[in-house]
Amino acid sequence: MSSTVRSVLALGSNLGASSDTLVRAVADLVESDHVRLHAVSPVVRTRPVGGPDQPDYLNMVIEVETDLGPYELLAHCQAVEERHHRTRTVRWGPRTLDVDIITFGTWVSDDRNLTVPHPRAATRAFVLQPWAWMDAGARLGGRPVAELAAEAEDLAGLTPYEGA
Ligand code: PH2
Ligand code: MG
Ligand code: MG
Repeated sequence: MSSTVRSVLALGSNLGASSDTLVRAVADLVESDHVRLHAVSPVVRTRPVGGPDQPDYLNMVIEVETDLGPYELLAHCQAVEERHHRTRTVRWGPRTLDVDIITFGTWVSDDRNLTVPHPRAATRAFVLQPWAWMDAGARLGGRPVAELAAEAEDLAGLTPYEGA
């Protein structure tokens, strides 16, 4: 890889064998010659935020290094979602796998197909807390991710996942 960027990706699952799905999705994401795994967070169990009544999620974040462009990385994430039978029916509804680009280097975009940094990441403990555990020095929008996590309303519904 020549010129590379660090990107934080958030993964979530609340349908099927979620723990296995997350492990396999991380492997699928970094199987590409264009994506290298840099760091992995712990897995957390979280109460669903928004959407219909649905099961708890398992969430985690990873940091990758990539020479893909942001839209190429988005297509790659969506291909991995599809490999895990992701369907898109209800907004914020239950899913086998969601992979969201949270940050892409210092790149900023308000394109409706790819808003980066992710528009809701700064208020969601299910992204912020695993991220802070993965990278204690991480910052988002100029603020420490650990501080944002401590303020997030959904923090109370988050517990470390110890396995099934
Ligand atoms: N994803 C959503 C909506 N709500 N809640 C939790 N706990 N975890 C998620 O990953 C999640 C959610 C939309 O992508
Ligand atoms: Mg999402
Ligand atoms: Mg998504």
